[in-house]
Amino acid sequence: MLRTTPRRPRATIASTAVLTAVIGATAFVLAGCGIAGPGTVSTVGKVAFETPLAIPPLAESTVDADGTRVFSLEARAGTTEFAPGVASETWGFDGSYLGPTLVADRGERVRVDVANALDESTTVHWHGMHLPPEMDGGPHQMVEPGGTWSPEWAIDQPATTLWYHPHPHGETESHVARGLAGMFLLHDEAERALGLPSEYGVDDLPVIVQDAGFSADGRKEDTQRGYAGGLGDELLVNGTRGPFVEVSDELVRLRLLNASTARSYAFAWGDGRPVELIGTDGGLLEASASLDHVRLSPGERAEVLLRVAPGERVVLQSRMTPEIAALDGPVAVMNGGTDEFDVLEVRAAEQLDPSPAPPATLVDVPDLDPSEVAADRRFVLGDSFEINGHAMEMGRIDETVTVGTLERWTVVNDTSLPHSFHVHDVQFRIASIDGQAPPPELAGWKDTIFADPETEYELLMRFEDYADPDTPYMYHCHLLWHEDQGMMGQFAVVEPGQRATMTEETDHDHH
Ligand SMILES: [Cu+2]
Repeated sequence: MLRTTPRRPRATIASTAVLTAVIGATAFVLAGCGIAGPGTVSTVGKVAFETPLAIPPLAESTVDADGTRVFSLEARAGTTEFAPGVASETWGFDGSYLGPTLVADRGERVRVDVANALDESTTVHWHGMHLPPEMDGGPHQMVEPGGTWSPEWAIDQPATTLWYHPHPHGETESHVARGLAGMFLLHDEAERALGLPSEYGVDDLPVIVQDAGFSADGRKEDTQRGYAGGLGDELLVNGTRGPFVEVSDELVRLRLLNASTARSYAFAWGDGRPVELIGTDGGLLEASASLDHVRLSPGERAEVLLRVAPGERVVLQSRMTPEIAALDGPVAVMNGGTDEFDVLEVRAAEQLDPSPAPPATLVDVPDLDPSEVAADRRFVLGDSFEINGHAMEMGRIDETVTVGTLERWTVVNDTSLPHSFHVHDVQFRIASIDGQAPPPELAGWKDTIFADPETEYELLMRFEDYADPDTPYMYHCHLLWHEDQGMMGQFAVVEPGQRATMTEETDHDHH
């Protein structure tokens, strides 16, 4: 934990006025929703790294007579001690905070028996998974208190790091912030052949990063709200404050997941060594990319390799800058754009097991052919939490897609502030960013992108396998407060010539 825990003062009327003046046209975003944090947060050099990193347990499973791998998850309320002896009220799956890690192989059929032991309705969405819309766990698959839900589907996508979290319309931010999230790892033969670090919790580490606010005595509390949503001034990794992890292999794989509700990170190593990126949201890259930092907005994942020397200690940091954050001046200062964090200390043992270097070429990531595009769609992210001029309505299908076709979705952030864009069901490829080819870290499979202000992204995606005119998938900003406010839309995937038949009225009362 922090050696010193300075409390951030409450934002003043003056700082709100500055922010309002600078944001100008989007100032109403803040109306009635509290105010932005007051200044730069830096925990660099102040984190003692005294607590062993918690590793979420692997979820147990059984295999049915028909070969289906069956997991169970129970969403429940509990208490968690983020500081010894100080209980915070939290939610978790099968525990009090976060949830177990599910693991499955490409080609397997899986079922998850989800039980809701909370006293309010929630959902469990399988973020990044290709699956039928009824199994997706979006806002149309609510699980009532005391209720159960048993989605099942076949795993058919490349090895990667996915995750699961609630998606109840209007309440996603609060359900995730209370602790409902976990990882879902997929493996396949192509990945196994590479000999990458793959011993879970040993040389293959889940790194679930969340920001949080704490009282002086260590009780988790609500965070202060910036334009993006609540920003905490400390970090948790797998629910651990001030974590260290001991490793005994030369090569370590970290699966970074930004499970924060609003904060983006610029992950980098404390000693300035490059970040070796091997995978993004939907799979491994063709070849590793050596980067100064890896930027992750909420919901995004990155797999990175770290080679350690005997006895060394390496600190994972997040060093955000206004340029990386795409925020300017006082708005950057008040919205996390200048914040720096010590995230996790990796401690190498004095004796390390040797690890071979991975091959230069990892996996085949075939291009999607733009000449096959069957439909072009345009999604303009606008002010007041709108996409294409309107807020999410549970009873309105915004787009109807024909199954089996390739589409090009042009996403335009038409605002002066960053947003993000996440599409359910598919992994997509970024064809261009303002007309330019994407950098290596954005050239692989993605399901969520940071959307820079005044920037246009062309995404190519193929909608395969699952047509259902009655149940839509979602696309939305993954800044969860924005999503809750309605920065989301719905698309149905149908057979050729079929029409979507959504009739459900909205039952969400926007606040
Ligand atoms: Cu947004």
